[in-house]
Amino acid sequence: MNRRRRVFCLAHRGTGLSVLAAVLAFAMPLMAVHARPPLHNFQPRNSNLSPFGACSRNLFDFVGDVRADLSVVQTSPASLDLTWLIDQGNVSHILGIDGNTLVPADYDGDGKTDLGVWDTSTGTWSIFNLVTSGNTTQNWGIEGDIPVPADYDGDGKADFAVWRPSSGQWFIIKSSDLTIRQVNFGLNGDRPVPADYDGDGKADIANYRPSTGGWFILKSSDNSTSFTSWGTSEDVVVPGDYDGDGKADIAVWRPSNGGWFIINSSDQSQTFVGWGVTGDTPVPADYDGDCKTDVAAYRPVMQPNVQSLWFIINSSDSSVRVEAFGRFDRNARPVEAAYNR
Ligand SMILES: [Ca+2]
Ligand SMILES: [Ca+2]
Ligand SMILES: [Ca+2]
Ligand SMILES: [Ca+2]
Repeated sequence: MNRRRRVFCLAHRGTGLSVLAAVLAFAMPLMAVHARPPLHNFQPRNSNLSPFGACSRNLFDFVGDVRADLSVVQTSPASLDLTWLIDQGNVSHILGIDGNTLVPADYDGDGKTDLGVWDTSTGTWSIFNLVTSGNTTQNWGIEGDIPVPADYDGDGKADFAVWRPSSGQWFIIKSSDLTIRQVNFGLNGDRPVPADYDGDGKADIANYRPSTGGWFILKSSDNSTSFTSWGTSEDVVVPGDYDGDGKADIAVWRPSNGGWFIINSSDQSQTFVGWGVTGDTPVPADYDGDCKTDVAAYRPVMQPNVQSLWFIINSSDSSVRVEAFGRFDRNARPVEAAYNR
């Protein structure tokens, strides 16, 4: 049964400074929605695929309907185990413990995102494939590293990879032949932002430097480095393919005013959208399955037994979708924020 609850919908311009939308989101009453009981016997919802067809790589699509799913990890009063909850298929699965870093990605190349955690003290990756119920573990990285899984070699499978801030080194296990690629790129204090910026089907090594707002991208297509100044030290980096041209767009979200600042890779035009308020977490993903990243904000609702709120602008028709999913009193974290390293 689909328990998603469409609460609110309105026509809305997705581009331009959407003050009206921001005000509406801010003024949205906090709505209590039934708690979701853990359910099992997950089945992919193949009968209801996206009308837009399959995107080349859709992050956070755990069930294979070609749309990003709402997903959170939560703890319980009795345990620090992480329970992964996914709205599509009512998935509930325990993987990892509180304090682990979330590393969801498609490690086996079946087109569906796998659950994944990285143990910050041991460097152990634990991956779970929902469809096959298969477990994979891999030791890669050491304490202090930042896990940066992505498909760097372009074989359709995410590669185990870490970035070491102290030395600026990237260590990647190429899934295609299991050889190791080591690259020096970035400085201590940078935030790794790997994504496919040049659109060749391979993730590019990239860093954001908060002190200067600089984006440094090592393009996989020709091994050249590009530099773009975009953002401030307070901003959250939210790269994604907002214009749907197959290339990741440089983008930041500003917590102080909820502003999204995007450079469209297709024509280098800039898009500004007001969406979200201070205290929200940006959760960009392609929720409507049109192969364009959707602007979205997650808002914790700090009340017991109440679900937190997701505010999504569907890129396909600029309508607004509001969902309630993830409990603050269970330390819910949106999995879609896993990019924010
Ligand atoms: Ca790969
Ligand atoms: Ca690339
Ligand atoms: Ca793009
Ligand atoms: Ca979309």
